Amino acid sequence: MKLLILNGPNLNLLGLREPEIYGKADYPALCRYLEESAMTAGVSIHIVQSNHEGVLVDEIQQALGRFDGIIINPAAYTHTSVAILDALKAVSLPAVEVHLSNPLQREAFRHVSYAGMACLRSFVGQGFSGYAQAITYLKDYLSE
Ligand code: CA2
Repeated sequence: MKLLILNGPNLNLLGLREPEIYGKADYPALCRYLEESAMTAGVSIHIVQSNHEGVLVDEIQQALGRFDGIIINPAAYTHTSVAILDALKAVSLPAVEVHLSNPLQREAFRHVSYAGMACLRSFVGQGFSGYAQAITYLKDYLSE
């Protein structure tokens, strides 16, 4: 079972700013956490972080036939990108949305998630653990 994990803009800066919202751990620590979680779950993962909407759209399009499912934290593009929503709908791979914080408890402009409209479910406000839960959820979904 192969999962694509996509992380959107500025997540590469984790740990550098706003630790009260996103935690103190940095992006390499998140990647190590993802690899460990995937190994525990017995799935294979490929992680991509990009600050560019089009790169994320390209990755989603290219996932078809290469991956069984997608875990995505589109970061700020969550609240703006119809292109990412359309790409997720177009490939129709099972997808799960993850957010480190809970956008619904933040500013009103973070309350809409376009990508979430194409996802089976969302894990929010649980820090790194949300990604591990998404991996387990997708594994179970794909095993059914
Ligand atoms: O909670 C999340 O995971 C978010 O997707 C994070 C995005 C934010 O725009 C979403 O509303 C919720 C922001 C990611 C940027 O992360 C930073 C890391 C370090 C310093 C500043 C921002």
